[in-house]
Amino acid sequence: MNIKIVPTTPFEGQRPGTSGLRKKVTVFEQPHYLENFVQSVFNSLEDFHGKTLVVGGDGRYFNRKAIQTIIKMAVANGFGELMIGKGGLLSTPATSCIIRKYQAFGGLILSASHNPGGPNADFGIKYNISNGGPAPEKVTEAIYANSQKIENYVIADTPDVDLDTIGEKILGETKIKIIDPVADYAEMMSKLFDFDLIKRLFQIGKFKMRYDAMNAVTGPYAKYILEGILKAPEGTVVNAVPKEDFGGLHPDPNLVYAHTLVEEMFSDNGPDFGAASDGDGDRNMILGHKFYVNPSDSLAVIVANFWNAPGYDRGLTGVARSMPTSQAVDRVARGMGMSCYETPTGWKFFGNLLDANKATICGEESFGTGSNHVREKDGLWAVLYWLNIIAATNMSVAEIVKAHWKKYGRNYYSRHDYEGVDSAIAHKIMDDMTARAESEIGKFYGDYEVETFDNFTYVDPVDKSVSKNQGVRVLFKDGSRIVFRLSGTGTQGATIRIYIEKYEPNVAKHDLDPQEALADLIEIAEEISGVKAKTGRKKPDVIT
Ligand code: VG1
Ligand code: CO
Repeated sequence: MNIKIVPTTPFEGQRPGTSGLRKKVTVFEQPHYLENFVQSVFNSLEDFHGKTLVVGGDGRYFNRKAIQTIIKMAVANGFGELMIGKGGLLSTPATSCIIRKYQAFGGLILSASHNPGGPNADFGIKYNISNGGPAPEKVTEAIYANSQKIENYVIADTPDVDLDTIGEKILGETKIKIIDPVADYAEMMSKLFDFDLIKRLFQIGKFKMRYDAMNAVTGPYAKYILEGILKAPEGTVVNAVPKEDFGGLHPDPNLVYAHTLVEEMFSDNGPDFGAASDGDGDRNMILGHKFYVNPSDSLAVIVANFWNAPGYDRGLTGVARSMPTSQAVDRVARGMGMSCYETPTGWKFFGNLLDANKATICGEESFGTGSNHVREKDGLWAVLYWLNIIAATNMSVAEIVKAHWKKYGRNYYSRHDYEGVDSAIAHKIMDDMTARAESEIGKFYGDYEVETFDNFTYVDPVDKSVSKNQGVRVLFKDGSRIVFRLSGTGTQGATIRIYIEKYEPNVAKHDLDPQEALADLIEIAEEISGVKAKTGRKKPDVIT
């Protein structure tokens, strides 16, 4: 086979963010752009000759084309085997599952997750290491460094591979395996949860569920598991066929973008349980009838109910949450006598804790929950966990959450996002707050006294690596918090995220709208940051 060595020059900005490299499709479509990045990934790895690489994506526009390029480059670079999801599809958690199960060297995930897809929308690529998780910062920094000095890449001169037929073929010295994207993942789920119990819930016939796959990758997984194995009635899963542009939807499972599901769940005859996931299947939104479960609460409920699920009923070693995620899960951990770790935003920071068995379950406020079964957050996993809890307790979603608040108190929580802000202004807002951090300590905002005001630095408890500049935290004496961060997943301008949290032990005050309960802190957040004043915005673009 003819291997071409193609001369190239570096592109600016090929630095992976919170979760891989995300750019507009038009950026990825430039000649050599994808190739440069893929070669920079391979150049950062050692001893992969003859080993296995898993490749798949969320099916968005450019997915198939990118996979063909990656196949030819992986062959030229000397991988021994490629495992590729049929149709080029693999959800992010399924990729993680397959890397681990088949002890692959690593994987490439093609996705921009919850960002829209299509010729004018977003694309992304992420490298996962042999534990199945996103490459840690030292690898992503090496990738970036390589991308800045790249001079050529290698690619096999061979026709495209048929991605739509399960089977094997040999290209040069590389075995190409097109695999069923769903089977291994489904088998794993059947071991973690009580499928017989959940099946009975659907058989009785009174329980109604709606799962919105948002025309993204979880469609085939949810159809197979929920309707196929668990016998939920046909039609339980909607928008189940992955589309290149997600049918024009913004595949981000939150109250704003999953509004069709939300409207149905809040209608008088709406289903008992509703869920949605994002483009690449690692996020989840959980809803009950006329009830929204905040992701931070979902994490706390999942941890508190570990004894309901067979995969977890022998106990958890510990839990971890990203720094901006509410402290609801901390209370559960304390109650159960477990450690609770606080990491920077992004799943890559959970990898070491999971590998070292310091944490069993992890979560983020951004609709992400998962466990040590894989090294990614896992949308469908969270949905099955909730189904298991509902089936085991015979309680509704609202009853489960309210009982949880009654026991642990309620952490009112909300996130306000200002999207597409001028990048210089956004950075200045963060820098200004960081610069005056020390002088803020002890200051009063209304009745709230500032206890800690800093820019979060994380020291990994396992490998002691240090990650700085992870967001401005304002911690008040009474346990309330405001956190400010800039998004690391956007492709246009900057997104400012403000996270607001307040603890309410009194059960008589648990039924407020979070925006109402947090109103004073929302004002204080503006007083501290001046986001509205400095960006000229009147209100956030997205509130979750
Ligand atoms: C966002 C979320 C973060 C999540 C990341 C990737 O990052 O806040 O919690 O891990 O997306 O999720 P940022 O930097 O934009 O705040 V996904 O579903 O894109 O892989
Ligand atoms: Co995602």
